[in-house]
Amino acid sequence: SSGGNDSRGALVVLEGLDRCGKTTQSSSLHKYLEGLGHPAELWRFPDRTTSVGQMISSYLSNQSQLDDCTIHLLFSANRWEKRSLMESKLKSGTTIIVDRYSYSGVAFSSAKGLDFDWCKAPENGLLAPDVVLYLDIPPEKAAERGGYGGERYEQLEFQMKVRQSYQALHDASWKIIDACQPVKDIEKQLQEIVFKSIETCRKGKSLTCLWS
Ligand code: Z5A
Repeated sequence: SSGGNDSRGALVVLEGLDRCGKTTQSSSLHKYLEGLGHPAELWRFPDRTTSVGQMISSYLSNQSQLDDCTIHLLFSANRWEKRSLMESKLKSGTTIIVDRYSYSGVAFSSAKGLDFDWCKAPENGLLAPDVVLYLDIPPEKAAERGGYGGERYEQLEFQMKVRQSYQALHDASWKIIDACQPVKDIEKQLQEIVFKSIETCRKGKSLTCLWS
């Protein structure tokens, strides 16, 4: 090692129901870290820019049909195709903020009725987040935020099932945040949590894999 210059960045994941505020909060977090001069990137899954991502995008906008198992595996493949880049960025000291990750994969597919453990299996071996920020919102409140209904999955009853599936995924890396608070209040809480997480990684916390 060359004088502590080799500390890694943190893997920060935002999760939650549709309209919980992930996009708002992840871009605000990104700006906050840039303001601190900390190297950070903003990622999102599905990553619609790859060829797998384009298949997912066309499925989500109802332009193509795929059976539930196939789309599940495509969502997972879309994370696998970014895994090595993710690892090298983290190891070079960049913090990555990710809008949705494996938890969305499991929560949405198992809400459709697929077996929970079957849904988890293809995620096994992807990098484990240092912290998962779960923006918790009752589905009825999320629906009031507007812009609902365009894509597949944007229906109240389904979102209720997704919320239950998410509850079965909580582990020690999760922080549950009340997403009904004002945007600024949520921002402050997330900044504090992420700042601490970056410190822990800087001090040598090792990078692990799902589902550890
Ligand atoms: N999916 C899957 O099945 N399997 C997988 O592996 C993955 C995903 C990765 C597309 O995801 C779908 O893919 C998603 C899960 C599934 N389906 N659903 N549902 P996506 O990430 O592309 O799309 P999305 O989840 O629908 O994201 P979104 O619509 O962009 O929502 P958001 O990012 O959570 O919220 P937002 O855009 O920040 O905010 C929504 C609105 O609320 C907006 O008008 C804001 O101004 C407002 N807002 C935000 N915060 C607040 C607060 N605190 N108070 C009041 N209003 C607020």
